[in-house]
Amino acid sequence: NLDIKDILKRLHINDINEAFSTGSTWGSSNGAIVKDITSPVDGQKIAAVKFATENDYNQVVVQASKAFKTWRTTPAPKRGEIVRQIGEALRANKQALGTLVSYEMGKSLQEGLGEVQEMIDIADFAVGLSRQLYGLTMHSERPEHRMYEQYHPLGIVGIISAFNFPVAVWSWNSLLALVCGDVCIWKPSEKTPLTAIACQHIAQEVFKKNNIDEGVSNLIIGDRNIGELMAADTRVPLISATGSTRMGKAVSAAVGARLGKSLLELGGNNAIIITENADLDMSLIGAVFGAVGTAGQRCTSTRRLIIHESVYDAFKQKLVSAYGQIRIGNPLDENNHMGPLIDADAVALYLDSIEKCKAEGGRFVVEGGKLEGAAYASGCYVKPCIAEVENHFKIVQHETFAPILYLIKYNTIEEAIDLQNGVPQGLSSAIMTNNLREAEQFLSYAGSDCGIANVNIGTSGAEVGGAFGGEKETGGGRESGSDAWKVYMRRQTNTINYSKTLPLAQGIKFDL
Ligand code: UN1
Repeated sequence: NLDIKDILKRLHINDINEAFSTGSTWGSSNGAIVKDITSPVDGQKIAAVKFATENDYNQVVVQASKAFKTWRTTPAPKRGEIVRQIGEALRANKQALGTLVSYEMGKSLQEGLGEVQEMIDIADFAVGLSRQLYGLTMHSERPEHRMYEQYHPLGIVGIISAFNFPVAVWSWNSLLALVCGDVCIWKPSEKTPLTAIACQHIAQEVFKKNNIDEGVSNLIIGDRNIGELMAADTRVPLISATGSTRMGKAVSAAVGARLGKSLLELGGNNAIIITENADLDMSLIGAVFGAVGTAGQRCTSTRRLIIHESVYDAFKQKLVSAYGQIRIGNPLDENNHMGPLIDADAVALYLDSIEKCKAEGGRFVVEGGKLEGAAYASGCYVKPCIAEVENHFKIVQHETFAPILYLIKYNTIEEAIDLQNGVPQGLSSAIMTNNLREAEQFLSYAGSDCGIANVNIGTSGAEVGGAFGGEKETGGGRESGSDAWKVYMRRQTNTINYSKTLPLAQGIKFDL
């Protein structure tokens, strides 16, 4: 294990860090606000960052617009080669970056390393994609005509990411966008800017080595003002935003008002249906990892268990005893399963949700609460808890970004599916069963309404190869694998006439 001081040095994190970077150039306006970044792990200050001003933002956009003009002319496989090198650089820095993710954000070291692995995986995916980016060809209704479609780069992609996956979300967006010929401006969460600065340095070394222009991959540190500038900016054709539903609605409205494109990855309220035909040991691992992994701060975290009445009591017992085994503490210590929440505000929301749940009639079978004591001095550590509830409770309908797990009983599979779908969000869902009929019913048009539906796997931990995202209040966007790349490009339909006449489509006659 590396020492944090060594890691900061290795990842080029200064005591005070500049507000923006267009590549080799880092800068900030005079008198910029300086904000300390403290770790939820031990409450210690890690470093400070300056916040960008509107003027800083405009400088970045001007540089990015300029860089786009050259980057789009670089052949896609050559762009892929740059991304391949970024993947290699991430491999070389996996331990250091994964550790800093764990220290700045609070997720377990295993999960920090796993997050960097997702970046490496999407880099590999994007490299292959750089020789594909396929369009279709069609048969024209007119003789000696040819029709096809092609995908062109879009321009500047604005990436607004959240604290919970502080670096991977950038890579899913930017590494695809880069092979697509776009340039990127990344506004990381103001809670986790240091890991973003580290990524900017890692990528920048690759750009520099390859003499790539300034402005292809940009970073801007700031608060929601910067997000608002991006959302309203017609120079930024696509905004990809990850975060709360409230933030997503604001971004969507601003981008929609100018008819821009947005890719939204918002809240989830993910459930696992545990059927009478489930392997209960497997279900236990899926449920507990889903609920306490990343301290319940994944958008794919398991929030609800919908359990068949015949196995309800037995499974509840298993859960209660498993929760008794969970070790909470410093996430860099590999013996611990669960680290802290991101900050004091998150702890307050968690405590408030527990109160609201109790007020609505929720019965806690594993009690929650804030942890006190020397090991928890940052004030961000809480106990994962479990409550028996009704699906319609207001608090159950709401995504609380914390390790609170709700238990709901069901009788028929139809009822279970209705409960699973009976929330405003639609990100991830799962069924645990060895019964083919019930699994297929869950996956059918009459089944889960989520963007992700798994069988005998929990709700979190999706692989990068599939399209990632969800329906309803989750926002409808898809990023990462499959054909998610298409949102980063503009589609053009081309019809070419190689005959000596000009026949019109639909048989229209127009003789001069
Ligand atoms: C998120 O929580 O914002 O499926 C993303 C998962 C991870 C991604 C989570 N691959 O849990």
